[in-house]
Amino acid sequence: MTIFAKIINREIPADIVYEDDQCLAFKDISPQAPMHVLLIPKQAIAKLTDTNEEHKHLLGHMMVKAGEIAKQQGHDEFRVVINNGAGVGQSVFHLHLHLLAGRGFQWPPG
Ligand code: DGP
Repeated sequence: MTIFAKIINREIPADIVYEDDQCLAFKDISPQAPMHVLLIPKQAIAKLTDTNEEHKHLLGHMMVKAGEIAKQQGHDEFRVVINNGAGVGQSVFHLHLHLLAGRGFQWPPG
């Protein structure tokens, strides 16, 4: 079980900012920007590349909620990041969207 599954199950605490039947959003424990929220599916999916056509509705739902959550947190401009694989920085193997805002960001991301 990953740390995020434990957050879903309320086995460890988190600063939860949004929840519905499909997903959960909470503040990152190590924020990289003034807003740094993690949006995760409740379904245990390790990586984006573990998804398929069956997950289209869930993934679309999460993208819509990403925008709503960022706006609810006071940000019209924000960045969404998914790290897919340890080699690009994924450390928790439960799919998550990083929602980041409140400072300038470089492009391309380094
Ligand atoms: P990634 O490196 O893309 O797998 O991002 C994992 C993020 O999860 C990282 O930014 C730190 C965050 N994180 C790890 N453990 C915890 C935790 O127990 N609580 C919270 N709120 N965030 C965590």
